Amino acid sequence: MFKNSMAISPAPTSFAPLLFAGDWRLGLATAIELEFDGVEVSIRDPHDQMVKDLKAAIQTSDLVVSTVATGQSYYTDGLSPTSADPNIQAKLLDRMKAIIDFAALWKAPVIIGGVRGILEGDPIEQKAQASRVLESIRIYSEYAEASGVPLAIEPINRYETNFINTVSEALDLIGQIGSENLGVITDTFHMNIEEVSLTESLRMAGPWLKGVHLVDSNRKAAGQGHIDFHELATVLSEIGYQGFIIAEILPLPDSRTAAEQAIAFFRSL
Ligand code: LER
Ligand code: MN
Repeated sequence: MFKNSMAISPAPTSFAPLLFAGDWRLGLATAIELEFDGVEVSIRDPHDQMVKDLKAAIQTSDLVVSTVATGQSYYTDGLSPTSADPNIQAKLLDRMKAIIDFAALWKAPVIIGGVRGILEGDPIEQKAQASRVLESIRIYSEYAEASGVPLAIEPINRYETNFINTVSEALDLIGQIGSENLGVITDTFHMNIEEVSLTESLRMAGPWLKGVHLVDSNRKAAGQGHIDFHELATVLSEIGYQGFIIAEILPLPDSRTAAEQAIAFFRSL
């Protein structure tokens, strides 16, 4: 049995696979009622009062923070480490530091996923953007290391980004940066589109695996599509995975039902 978690967001968001987005009180109350072990918190601006209120509420509950997601800074505010604009880099660095501080209490992995953005322009420009992302991740990871927080690179499917679609590409990036606290978080929805074999990619991630978004092929709760999660669970056990399985799923047919479906399926693994 793996530790389980569901992904919520204090801020309303256009990023779709989150439960109770904009209503963290109901999200947290539901996670407690359904006896999840943790919540993944998707944070837009860590300086918002609601993020501080949410942190205080989690601390007084039995839940832990499994993981912290950062993509909203790009999706909502267009902040990405690809940028050549020092103001954007500084604003994002300030947010990333405060997000790492939020995660530090639980030593929860901070996800570098959607925030990477998209590489644009000709190959020379794209190369410069990719090096800026590498350099930024190096800076974030040095800051995170001081408080024992891991950073987890999330491969994302080609329809959302052209920069790191597979586990192998994430591991290559980690090798180039070389920080000890860097790892990978996989998302079975993206893996189902990009990987040759989900099981082999999980094995490849092996000791670098810091988290798993356990999502079905249609981005609904595990069990609502056609991914074989039982074989994935076997592999996770075989590689000695100790982290969380996380329901980062569409709120379909509604947040409550999706959360119930996810926890019931997680318990069947
Ligand atoms: C985030 O966890 C994710 O899965 C992406 O689709 C967007 O950041
Ligand atoms: Mn994900």
